[in-house]
Amino acid sequence: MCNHCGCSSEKALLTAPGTDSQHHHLHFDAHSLQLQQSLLAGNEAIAEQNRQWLVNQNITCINLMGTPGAGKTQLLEATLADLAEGLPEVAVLEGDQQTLNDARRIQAMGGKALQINTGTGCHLDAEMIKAGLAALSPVAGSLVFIENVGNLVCPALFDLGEQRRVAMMAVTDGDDKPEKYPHLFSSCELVIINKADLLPYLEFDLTKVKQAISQLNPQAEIFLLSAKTGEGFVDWEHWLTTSKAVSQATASATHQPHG
Ligand SMILES: Nc1nc2c(ncn2[C@@H]2O[C@H](COP(=O)(O)OP(=O)(O)O)[C@@H](O)[C@H]2O)c(=O)[nH]1
Ligand SMILES: [Mg+2]
Repeated sequence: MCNHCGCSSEKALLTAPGTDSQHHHLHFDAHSLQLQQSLLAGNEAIAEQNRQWLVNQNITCINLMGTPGAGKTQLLEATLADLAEGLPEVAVLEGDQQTLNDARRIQAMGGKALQINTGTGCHLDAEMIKAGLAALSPVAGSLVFIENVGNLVCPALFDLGEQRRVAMMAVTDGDDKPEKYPHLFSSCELVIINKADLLPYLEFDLTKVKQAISQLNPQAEIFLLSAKTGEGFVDWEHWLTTSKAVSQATASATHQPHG
């Protein structure tokens, strides 16, 4: 069991492929299950506070999760460059175990950024985002990205209070990732497959990946793009604009005077 996030399943299944279904289940004791449940319940309560605060501020918050090296920061850099004139402000909460590298990259593009270092932790949680938002102080009406710690497992379990979830992988990650890590791909509204410019050099079955994602999550949109060349950015930026409009409409509906 992961000591930090309590993200283990109730039981683990060990299977040797090609053998006669020799399954071994590893059970965790009642104490670890209780810890896991109370940890997630505590997170949920703070996530709800974050969500309320974001709605009150008319801020659209997008949680970007994916593999390490998928190009999450590069996508944000390219987005900042493109959207600079179209939005009031873009701010980024950067999650990594160590270093200030990604926050510095965003700042170098003119974005407001705060780095959250999780030490040995493998994901961001709602408490970190609450503190991060207070320190970052994004302006009302802005767009806030959360770049989660590169990891296809634990981030999916933690509601941060965001309005939108994006799962990101690169073609260099291999075409079996949605099947292997279904929870993340099931929990998002959009899947980005990055590094389209490298497709000609790899064995990557795009049709298979799209089918696997659609099977897990029929509602999810899927964009193939390249954060390096800008291919596919029209769809991504349209999605961002639409997401912002949707969350603004939600915010103004919430603020409607009653009676
Ligand atoms: N060829 C190619 N390389 C990319 C693309 N996006 C990111 N990279 C490279 O992939 C590496 C990891 O990118 P980074 O943004 O740091 O990934 P992160 O860990 O997900 O934030 C860097 O060397 C980037 O230059 C892309 O669309 N095409
Ligand atoms: Mg990064």
